[in-house]
Amino acid sequence: MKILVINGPNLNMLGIRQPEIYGKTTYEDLKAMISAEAERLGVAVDFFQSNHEGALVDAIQQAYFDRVDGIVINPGAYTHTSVALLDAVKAVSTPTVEVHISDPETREEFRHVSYIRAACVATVKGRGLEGYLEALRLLAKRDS
Ligand code: CA2
Repeated sequence: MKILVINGPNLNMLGIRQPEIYGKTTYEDLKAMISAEAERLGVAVDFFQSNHEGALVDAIQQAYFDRVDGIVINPGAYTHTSVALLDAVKAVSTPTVEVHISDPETREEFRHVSYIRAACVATVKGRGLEGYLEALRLLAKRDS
């Protein structure tokens, strides 16, 4: 089983800024944590991060052409704005889990809507970086 973990804008800043919201773990540490869990689950994992909406759409489409079995995505702020990401996930119909480190629904009103959610098989939010591992486990379980 192959899983692609996609992170959207500013998530490359993990551990560098705003530790009170997003924690002290860096993006590189996060990738290592996910890789360790993937190994434990016996799944192959790949990573993509971009600050650009179109590049995220391209990565979702590429996952389809690469026959990826599942996508874990934290679309960052594009969660609340992007019909293009929603359409991309719908188009590929690859099982996709939406992850948020914080719980956007307890934050500002503009974070309460998620466009991509409608195309996802599950949403994990407010669990910190552990949420990515949970999403990985959800996808691995669906495949077994
Ligand atoms: O809680 C989440 O994971 C979010 O998807 C994070 C987004 C935010 O726009 C969403 O509403 C909720 C922001 C990501 C910014 O990441 C940073 C990480 C470290 C330092 C600064 C920003």
